[in-house]
Amino acid sequence: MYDIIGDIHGHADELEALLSKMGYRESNGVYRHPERILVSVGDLIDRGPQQQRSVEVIKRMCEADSAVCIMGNHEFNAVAWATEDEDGNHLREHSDKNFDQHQAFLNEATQDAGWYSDTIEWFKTLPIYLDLPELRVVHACWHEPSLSVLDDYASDGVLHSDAWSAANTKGHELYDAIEVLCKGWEVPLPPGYSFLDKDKNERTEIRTKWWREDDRSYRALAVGVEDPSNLPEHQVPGDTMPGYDNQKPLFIGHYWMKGRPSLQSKSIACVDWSVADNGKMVGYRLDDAGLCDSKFYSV
Ligand SMILES: [Mn+2]
Repeated sequence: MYDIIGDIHGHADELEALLSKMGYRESNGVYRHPERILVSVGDLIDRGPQQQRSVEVIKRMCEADSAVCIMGNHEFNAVAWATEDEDGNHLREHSDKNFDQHQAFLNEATQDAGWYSDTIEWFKTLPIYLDLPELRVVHACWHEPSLSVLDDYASDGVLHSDAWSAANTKGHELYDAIEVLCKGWEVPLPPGYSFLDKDKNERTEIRTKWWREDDRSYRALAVGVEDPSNLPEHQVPGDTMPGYDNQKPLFIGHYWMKGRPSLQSKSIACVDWSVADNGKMVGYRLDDAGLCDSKFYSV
């Protein structure tokens, strides 16, 4: 059975402490559990102080079949940053804003060129989602129409090597699908509304708690807005939220949740509780019973 862990963002100390707490033991540089397989929801990199070690802990576990890892938006962006199209342009623009988001990783990676290129090649092998008999995993949003678009450009969730350019072309169906799956369901605010994100960038679209069905006001759906009381009280227009079919437990990361780890719905658990922002590194121990708040582990 599986343990699912949240975004790491370069916090290897907390990652290793969590693995120890959950009964994983290191030998020959690889953490293993006698009965369980670790699942990472991605976002191993950026922000924190131990980029290389965070990648290595998970990568070695994957190579030893003691873990599986999917792609977060930060691994996706790292590949696009490092990859050029036929015209020699980077798939992800080397702008100041994009550099700032990626700087902690680049600072370490560029000191070891061989490691950097190996790591980018490994990131390319990460699936964007998992649909296993016991559970589903995606970094940000499970959305069947986006998954079926992705499947035209991927095998077992792993993007084909010739699809990276399309995946980074605004307006392409694959770009839109990956935006939803890895970055979440975003909704534009009505004209005149905006907010500052945690990097103080002005945003006119909100990340949403796309799983919420009880209250579809901008205020209730917004994630990561410091003061949601500045957002409109009325409902987002149309019938556009993805919802979830509750067929299997679903695990996501991405949302920088605050407070005590808890379920998002009866069959959805977010395991990202803001380790990179004075929060917790979180894991969930899956068993055959239904999801339950008491099965989170955190350090
Ligand atoms: Mn993320």
